[in-house]
Amino acid sequence: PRAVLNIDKPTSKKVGGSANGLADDSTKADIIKKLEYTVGASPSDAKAKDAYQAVALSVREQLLDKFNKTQEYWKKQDPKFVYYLSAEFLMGRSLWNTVYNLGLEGKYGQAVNALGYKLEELREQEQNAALGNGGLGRLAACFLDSIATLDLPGWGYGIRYKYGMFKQALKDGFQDELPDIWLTNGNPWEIARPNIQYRIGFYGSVDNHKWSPAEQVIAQAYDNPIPGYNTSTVGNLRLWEAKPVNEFALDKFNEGKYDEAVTERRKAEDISAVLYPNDATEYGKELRLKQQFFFVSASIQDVLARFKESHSNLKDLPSKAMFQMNDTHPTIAVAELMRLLIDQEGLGWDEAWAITVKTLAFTNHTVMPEALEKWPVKVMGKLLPRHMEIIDKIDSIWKDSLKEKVLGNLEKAGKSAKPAAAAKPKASTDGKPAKKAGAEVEEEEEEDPVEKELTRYGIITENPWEKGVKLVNMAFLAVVGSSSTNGVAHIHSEIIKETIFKDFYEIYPEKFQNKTNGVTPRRWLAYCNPGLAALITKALGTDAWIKEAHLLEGLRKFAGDKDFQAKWRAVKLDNKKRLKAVIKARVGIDVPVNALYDIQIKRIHEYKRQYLNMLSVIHRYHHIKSLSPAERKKVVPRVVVFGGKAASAYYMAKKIVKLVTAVGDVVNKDPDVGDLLKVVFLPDYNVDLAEVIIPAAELSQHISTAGTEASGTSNMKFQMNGCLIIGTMDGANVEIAEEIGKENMFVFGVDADDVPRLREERKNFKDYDPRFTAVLKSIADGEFGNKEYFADMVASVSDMTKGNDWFLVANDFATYMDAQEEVDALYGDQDEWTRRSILYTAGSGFFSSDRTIDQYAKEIWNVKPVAPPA
Ligand code: GL2
Repeated sequence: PRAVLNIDKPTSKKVGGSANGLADDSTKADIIKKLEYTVGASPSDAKAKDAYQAVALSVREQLLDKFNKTQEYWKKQDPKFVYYLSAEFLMGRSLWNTVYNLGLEGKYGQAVNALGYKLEELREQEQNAALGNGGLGRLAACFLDSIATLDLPGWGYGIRYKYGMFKQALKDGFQDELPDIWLTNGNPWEIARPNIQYRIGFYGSVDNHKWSPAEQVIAQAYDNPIPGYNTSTVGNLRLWEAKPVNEFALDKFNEGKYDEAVTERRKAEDISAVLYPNDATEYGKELRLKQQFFFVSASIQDVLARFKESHSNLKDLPSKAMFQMNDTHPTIAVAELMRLLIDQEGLGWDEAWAITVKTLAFTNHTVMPEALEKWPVKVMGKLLPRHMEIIDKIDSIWKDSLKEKVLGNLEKAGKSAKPAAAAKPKASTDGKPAKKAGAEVEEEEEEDPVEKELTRYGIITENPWEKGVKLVNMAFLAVVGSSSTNGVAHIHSEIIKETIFKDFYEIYPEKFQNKTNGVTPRRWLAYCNPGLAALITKALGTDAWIKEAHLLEGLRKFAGDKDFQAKWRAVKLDNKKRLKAVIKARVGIDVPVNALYDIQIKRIHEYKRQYLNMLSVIHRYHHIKSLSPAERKKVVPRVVVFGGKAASAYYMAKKIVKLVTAVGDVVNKDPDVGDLLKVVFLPDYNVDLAEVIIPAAELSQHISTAGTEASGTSNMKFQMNGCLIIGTMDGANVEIAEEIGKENMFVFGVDADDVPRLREERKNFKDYDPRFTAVLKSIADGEFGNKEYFADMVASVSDMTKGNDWFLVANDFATYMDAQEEVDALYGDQDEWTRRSILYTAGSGFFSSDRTIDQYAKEIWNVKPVAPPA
């Protein structure tokens, strides 16, 4: 272990260079002061962990200086703000990002060196802030970086979970889940705000529209300053922690009831205890709704409180505030803003509604039905009775407003619009008697056809699986209660208009928009891939691309330049060596560097089809074994890396993890294969592992069933780092293909439009590729052990009588294999491969989150940049 800090204590002279010629003595002195007086470590035996804390605390002061100036300036200028409401923010580590965004890398790099460390190694000491599941949460983090970088007045609002995303370990090749205890060493990047607290109520009763909650907790703020890149702006992420109103029941304690003495505290703390470890699956837990309401209510109360400090007319709220609801998780905001405006501020319903709709906007991130939250009316009514009442009223006003239209539609379609009891044959528009008017209708009893039609639009609907059980459809509430609904990639925004929101789109076409996702080029290129960043800057003659990513276009002219290609490859090789070392350290597998690094990292999901990838890996394995030693020399060696977490209750996803490790166990030690194929599952995939993996990748897999992946964002990160993509025409892959030329991507699989038909036809599917059959048989026969365990995975793609292959794994296998063959062939031509790699980076500017945020700001929020004076 590193023990001794290299401290020849600075002399009284603060500036002017230290004995070993390093520039900034005052920075070094400040770090030592933090070490001694805040961390409380003795410089002579400080550990790297202590040194990290000291450096972070020193950097924090620089950050807070700008943060305070920005926030003060914004308060004075009083511009319109955006508030990004999100249950997830997957921030990752902060030290490196903060130092670089603030331009302090020279100063701190040198000071840290002078203390006997490297910034890179101290960075490793930081805990990951993993307050998110996957793409959706990381998108929120990229957006905050861009909001600050573009000088937009804006804050994020979320929950300060005590335990973030679970840590994943492997136990005999199976996923094991451990709690993420990330706050043990404190968090130098946050500021506790014990003076900013709001009361949040739950349960209770409503009498004459007045809510008396039966329980209350306190939401306390923690601010996390967000530095913009190369600007004086430092934005904010305000996270809420739940606390009890009464910390401790001394009377209970004195009666010897020790548990009861802390019951209230424990119950309150549960609310902000854990991030739900699910991705696109809805658990239906009351606690989850509690969490959602908790952070939404605190955030809106906070915004209203600040607004009222300098404004007296709530009608002006929409010109000063915009809430962006990140998926359905914060959409209770519609009812909560209504409640606060009506019950607390005394506005009338119509006034409150006009303000609410103008102040809210909604992003949909998925069409997976299980992720579109629907809360049982019973649960909502019990936990939030006043909100339930408000939602009921919204629903009935909304449906009333549609009556005329629905009536007209029915008449146009020649259907009766009267309840059956009163139904008479009615002339339709073409003058013929309407169908089904007579006896048939009478049998159906009094169902009013208009009411029946209106159920399609219902915010409150009946559970199709459980008769009589009513649900609140949160996505519908959001569409009706906000001014804008957007999807996250072009294809996705089209799909939602044709499917889940079809009826709403017909009524409000102007509300629907697309905002294709983006990622920050700071974290995802400039900082995670310093070698490539330096090469790009040299070629372009400027580092302005870090903020103006469209300048990456300038790389196109180097794509065919042999000398540049060689340098480009050299950077990739360095990055591959870095990943090789991480693989060795984490899972003990030796992988070659002169092999194609083929990566699939993302949450484990059937729709993302890691399984399809594995089937092709098994085929590759069998193929290599079937070759003669001479023929094997021609095989392109591959290192196939998987990473990703399976939701704890997701049975099939857990099996996929085991399949990867089980195949790896066989392949990696097979002497016939040697270095020609390695299969690696890297456990605990998270932001900082991604920062090492992505720069090293040569091929990345984005192979979801078309129409299922709303956008994907890692595809953009890989593209930025010059990694070629094998993928389906799904999510943002479609737009990436447009930017770089479809011919430069390995595209396969059916189109989204064909998926519903193929799913219908799949029961009769017989057209198995013989390679598919052979691979499946090997799993079924137990070549990789765990025969029984894998049996239902095998059935899921092969037993069509059970109505399976929902994700079209069998269906897309053959074209996937063709695409894989193209990959191998092209890798043999390194010049062409590298040319394409450069074109990927050159075409990635569009996928900067700066572009996305600029569009949100102009087209949804109407928020304008306000940079504080430097
Ligand atoms: C997701 C989508 O699945 C993913 O395709 C998209 O890129 C992100 C960000 O828009 O949102 N939706 C979702 O519920 N999760 C996602 O990652 N968890």
